[in-house]
Amino acid sequence: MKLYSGDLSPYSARVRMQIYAKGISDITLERPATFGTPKFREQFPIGRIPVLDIDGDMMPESEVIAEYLEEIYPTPSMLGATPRETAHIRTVARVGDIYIMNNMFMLSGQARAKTRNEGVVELLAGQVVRNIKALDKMIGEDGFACCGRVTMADCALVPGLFMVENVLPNTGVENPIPKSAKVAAYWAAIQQNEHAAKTLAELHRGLEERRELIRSGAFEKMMTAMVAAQAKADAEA
Ligand SMILES: N[C@@H](CCC(=O)N[C@@H](CS)C(=O)NCC(=O)O)C(=O)O
Repeated sequence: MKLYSGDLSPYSARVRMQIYAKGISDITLERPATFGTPKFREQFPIGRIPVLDIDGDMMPESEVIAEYLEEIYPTPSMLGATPRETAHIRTVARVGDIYIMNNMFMLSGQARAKTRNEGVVELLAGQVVRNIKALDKMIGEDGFACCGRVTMADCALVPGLFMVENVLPNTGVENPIPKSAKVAAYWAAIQQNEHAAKTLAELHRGLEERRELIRSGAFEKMMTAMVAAQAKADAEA
C-alpha cells in the first residue's frame, strides 16, 4: 500500500503518526506528483491528501484511513480496551480533527495573506480558542490524550496542536495552549514520545520549506497558476 501524503499536511501527519506508532512497515509514503493540479482532482474527486492507495483502490479521508488501518492491523491497538474507552478516544480525536485541525487548515491562508480578512480570523480562530478550552476538560493528565498510551486521539491532536502553536500566531492571534494548563502539560509531554517527535520533525520540515517558498515569492506564483489551471479545467468540464 501507498499513502499519498505531504510533510506539512496535518491530516496526512495524523495517519503517519498512527503508522509509526503501530510499527507498520509495508506502507510507502509518497507526495503525489499531480497534487494541486486538475489531474489530481480528476483522479481523487475530493482533491485532498491523505489518500491510501490499496493496489489502485483509492481511499480518501484521514479518519476513514485511520479506522481502516486499525481494522487491518489491529495490534498494537490505538483504540480502547472497552467500547466506552474507544468512544472517548474517538471523541477526543474528533476534537483534534473537526474542532482544531479543520479550523486551523481553513485559517492557514490568512497567516500568509498580504491583507488579512479579520472576519475570517475572528470566526475560525475564535473556534480554535474555544475548543482548546474544551480539550482542557477532556485531556489525559499522564502525558497521553487518553488511556495512558498512544491512541488515535494523540495521532489527531499532535498535528492539530502543531498548527495552533506554529500557524495561529501568524494570523495575529495569541497561541492559547499555554493558558490551558492541562493541554499545555500534555503538549510538552507528548512531544517527547518518539512517534510524535518523528511526525513533528516532518511537520517542521514542511513548514520551513513552505516559509522559504513564501519568502522567495514562488508560493504565490504556484498558487496563482494552480487556481488558473483549475478554473480552466472547471470551465471546460
Ligand atoms: N477531511 C480531510 C481533509 C484533508 C485536507 O484538507 N488535506 C489538505 C492538506 S492538509 C489538502 O489536501 N488540501 C488541498 C486543497 O484544499 O485543495 C481529511 O481528513 O483527510
